[in-house]
Amino acid sequence: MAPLLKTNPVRVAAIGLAVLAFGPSAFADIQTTIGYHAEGLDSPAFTFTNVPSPARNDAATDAKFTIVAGEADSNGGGIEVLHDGKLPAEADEPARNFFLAAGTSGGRIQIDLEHARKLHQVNTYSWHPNTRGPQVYQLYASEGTASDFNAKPEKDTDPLKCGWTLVAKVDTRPRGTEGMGQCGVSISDTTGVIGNYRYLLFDIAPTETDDTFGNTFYSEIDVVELNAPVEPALAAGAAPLVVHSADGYCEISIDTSKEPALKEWAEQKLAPAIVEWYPKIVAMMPSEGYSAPRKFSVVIQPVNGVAFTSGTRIVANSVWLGGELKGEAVGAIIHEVVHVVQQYRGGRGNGGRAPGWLVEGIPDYIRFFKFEPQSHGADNVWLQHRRSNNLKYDGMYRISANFLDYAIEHYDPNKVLLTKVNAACRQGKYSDALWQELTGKSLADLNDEWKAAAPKPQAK
Ligand SMILES: [Ca+2]
Ligand SMILES: [Ca+2]
Ligand SMILES: [Zn+2]
Repeated sequence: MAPLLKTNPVRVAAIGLAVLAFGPSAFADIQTTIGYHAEGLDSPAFTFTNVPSPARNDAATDAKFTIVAGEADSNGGGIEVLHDGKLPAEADEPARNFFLAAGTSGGRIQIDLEHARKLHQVNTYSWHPNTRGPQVYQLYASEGTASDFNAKPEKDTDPLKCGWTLVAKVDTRPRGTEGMGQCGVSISDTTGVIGNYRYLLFDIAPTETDDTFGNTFYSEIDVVELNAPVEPALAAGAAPLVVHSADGYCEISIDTSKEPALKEWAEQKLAPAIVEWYPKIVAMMPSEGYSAPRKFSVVIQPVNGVAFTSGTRIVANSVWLGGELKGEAVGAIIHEVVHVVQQYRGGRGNGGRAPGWLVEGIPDYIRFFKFEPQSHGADNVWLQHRRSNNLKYDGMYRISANFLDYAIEHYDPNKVLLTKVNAACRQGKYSDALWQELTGKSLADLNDEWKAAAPKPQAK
């Protein structure tokens, strides 16, 4: 470690000195930076550590794009998608990319910026899981004022002989056998300005000619002027679904941008359940001085486990949900919505933290006994099908939910127990003595009674 730390500053200083001695222009140099996400690590956000994300208000937005050689593939989105500020939502979305026709060997795209501009960056973006992911092109530029200037040089015309300057050669094809994926290329210059240009010409080559599918899926081309503010492009379909609870009190956003396959389910099944049940859950769990969140989000993406809630943000595992769309998916998220309403912050100064069996037992009670009793997910039907009946009130989740149901059905005629237990947990005032106060029985006695009354398992 130590030698590296010593040598690096020396090298940086040497470069700095050279630039000072000769002035920036002497060392002006085009830089081509490649950002890359292999399949599986790509996302609709097009974020790279070393290349800017696509923009929606760059100089290309209003520029004129023309195909001067080759032809567009009719399955693609056409040349306009190269500067519409929109991005594909998935790795293989023909309609949101421009690509040259299958089986053709490249082509040329000309961009006319209407007048010469100081260009800070030219950034190109592509996304495809296979050989249409990498980018292979040469970028030429011109002010367009030379007398021999040809604005539309066709396939066999050398741009260098008709008023164009070669700016960069780009080839992002990975070496070896690794997969393709999402690619961002940023062309810039050490001086900060590539040049003062009106026209750009992309001379595009296929990435391979082994089959007819070697033409890159280009998602966006950005032309960034010096000192121009840049607003990020939007991933298509990435805007979260925003709904309001049935009483209008709460705004809920549901984000499926990382798993577009669940968008329809989220709209048609999940959102209506949350819209209807959030106010009901809030009504079951009031406490003095407490207002339930007026805003929360559900993010659906690949993640470990089933789901978790942190403050007002629910993250649910799209992989697990995908296999449970007709099973537990909605109920599992209703459980998380109860966590959003709980907002137990731990007993600051005032008694103890809410015990874990109530933190998890209350959401499962509401889920299985109020939201979806027909699923028999925690009731005595469920108990009967368990292998063993070794019950204890703090057995967490469904077991604790079943215990809560027993206490409520037998000792809570006015149906205030859940509200009071929740309030004590939220206010940091919970203690086991609360059960004596609410039911006339100690927690230990309630536990024994519930156990004795529980149905014996029928499963072998
Ligand atoms: Ca753009
Ligand atoms: Ca686009
Ligand atoms: Zn939970």
